[in-house]
Amino acid sequence: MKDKRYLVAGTGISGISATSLLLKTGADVVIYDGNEKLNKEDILDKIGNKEIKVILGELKDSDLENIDTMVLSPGIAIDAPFVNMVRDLGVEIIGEIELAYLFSKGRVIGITGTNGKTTTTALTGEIMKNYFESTFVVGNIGIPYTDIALDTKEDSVTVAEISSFQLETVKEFHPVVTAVLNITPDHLNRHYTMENYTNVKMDITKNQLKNEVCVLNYEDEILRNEALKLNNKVLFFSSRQKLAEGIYLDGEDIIYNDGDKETLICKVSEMKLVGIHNVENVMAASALAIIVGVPIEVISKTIKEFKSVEHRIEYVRTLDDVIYYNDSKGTNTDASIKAIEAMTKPTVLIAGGYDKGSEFDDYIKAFNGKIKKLILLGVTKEKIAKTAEKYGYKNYEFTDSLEEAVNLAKATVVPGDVVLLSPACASWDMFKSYEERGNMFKEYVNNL
Ligand code: UMA
Repeated sequence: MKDKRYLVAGTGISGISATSLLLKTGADVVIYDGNEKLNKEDILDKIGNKEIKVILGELKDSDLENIDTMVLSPGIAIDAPFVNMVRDLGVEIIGEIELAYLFSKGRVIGITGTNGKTTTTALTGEIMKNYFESTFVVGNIGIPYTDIALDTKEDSVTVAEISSFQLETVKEFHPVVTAVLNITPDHLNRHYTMENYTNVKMDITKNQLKNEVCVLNYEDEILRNEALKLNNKVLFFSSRQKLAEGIYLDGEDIIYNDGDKETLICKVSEMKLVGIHNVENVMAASALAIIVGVPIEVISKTIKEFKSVEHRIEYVRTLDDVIYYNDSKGTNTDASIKAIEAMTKPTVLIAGGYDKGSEFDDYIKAFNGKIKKLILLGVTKEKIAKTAEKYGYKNYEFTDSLEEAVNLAKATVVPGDVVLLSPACASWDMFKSYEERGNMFKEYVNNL
């Protein structure tokens, strides 16, 4: 690998981290970004090396002379025109996750799914930290895997949240245990069809050996079907029925049945996380932990202590008896539906954002008389309003900024209401990331 010459595409956190890893291994690297407005000095500062060649804007075939491998950041589509050109020139293309994996040691736990990935990854990581000496939590959760790959050891456990974008470019990546939490429409502007999207998600299992386990949600019809096609073992979890083997919810109790005997993991009332979707996340994390040999007591104790992750139905403040929640991580309709379902009081909902080609029918239907006002912003505002009209919901208003939306929400509420930011859309039309959107929301709310 040392003598290879790499081109790293993307100068976001994964591109910078991949470049740093390659430099540490003594490899020759060029870094590229399609955004010609970026500042080369800033990029070099982040890498901490001024000698690197930075290419911005259009990539030419002459830039690819002597390049053996291109390392793709997850945000770049595998059929972007420059990626097609690179492929046609015979250059090997791998993703940032694959690069990290090639340099890492120890066991990897891979978690994917449309929703719940981050909470499940964070909780699984906490459980591992409470049992194993050397644990890392990486991936789509916001810490590039390449950041820590060289620090891993034979006895390390790396818990990796892996998005569909990241799965498109893996080859050897081999998590010894995997989980696919659920599959509902998302990112269809990138993957085009549900079939492609499902196949990409299931690729997390593609290098698993026959006796290695994939944890799946029994209540997800797509996954129940995919289970039949897998060559490796499956362990199911279910929030609706008892399973002869697996993890399930029985009334208040989360139970593990090893096929022989039942063991109580914890009661729902003992969890700090709220909502049935979080019961499913807890079941998935427990399954993963049981499979890698963590004792049930350690799992139970961690679940009881674990609080929600930032930007996911995150409590911000109570003002004049109105609770404000930040669910900026609700970047697709399914995630936002879960947030709406978790609300128990009249709710002013702030929504809208980047257009991923989603449909909003199920989202509007989930309002169920609970949403007293819908405040819309971003590229999708008209599309959401049109869908709302279709179902007879007219109590919406357009705004031009998040700050305006927060002020309008404040002017609308009465004591006992809730304000929920759960956009059902990605943030990329107005913000750098959902984190930036959530942080700005919290700032505006705290300034009220
Ligand atoms: N770029 C190009 N050409 C393109 C597209 C992008 O050059 O065609 C450049 C942009 O100009 C920008 C850079 O690529 O400078 C951005 O790279 P990136 O989008 O891969 O972003 P990173 O900062 O590297 O963050 C990525 C993930 N982002 C995406 O998948 C969009 C982060 O997931 C992840 O935390 C991080 O790697 C570490 O692994 C975020 C996300 O939104 C949270 N994920 C999606 C989701 O959860 O729904 C999948």
